[in-house]
Amino acid sequence: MKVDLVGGDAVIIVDVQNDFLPGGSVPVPLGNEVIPGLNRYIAAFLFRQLPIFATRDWHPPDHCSFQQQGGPWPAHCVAQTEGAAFPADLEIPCDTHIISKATSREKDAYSGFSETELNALLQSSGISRLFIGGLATEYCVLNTVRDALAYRYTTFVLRDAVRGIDVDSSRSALEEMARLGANLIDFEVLA
Ligand code: VGL
Ligand code: ZN
Repeated sequence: MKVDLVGGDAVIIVDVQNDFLPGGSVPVPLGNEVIPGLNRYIAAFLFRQLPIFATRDWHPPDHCSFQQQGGPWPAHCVAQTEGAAFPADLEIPCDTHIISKATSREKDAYSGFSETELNALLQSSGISRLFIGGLATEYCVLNTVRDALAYRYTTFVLRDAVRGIDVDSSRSALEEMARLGANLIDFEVLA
């Protein structure tokens, strides 16, 4: 199968932020391996003048998901900090649409669609197919893909540009995404 990129396609880069990379506070092992792969997808979309979206976890310092507040995670991706920033080697163009999520203290959100402007922006840009990669496979990628399918986007998961926190749960997450109707692709499939 070859996939031609056409008008109506968009790429969504999920939560590629310093705190989710090795050395960060919630590190995805080998998370840095997605960066060169994502840069290739970004270049392909840029070349065709197709839109690029990047979601980011953007928490207040006392977010409910943090262990200090009784949540499951070490503090991570606090808005405006270096941990929440995109890594310097991720080549996101300056007109990338940046979507901040889980911004209020009381609520966590794994999906980029959760209480954000993402769906409205995609709709107003006439997008019908989504190409989704990033971190972490079994959390924010999985939940973003589930919502994309629920909103009836034709959805491609960039299998060579996702990494998870746990190998087994990442494999199950990819299986679930495929079962729900997502197409798992590698860069070579792009025409
Ligand atoms: C994420 C854990 C906590 C993610 C966000 O982006 O996958 N994981 N917050
Ligand atoms: Zn988070």
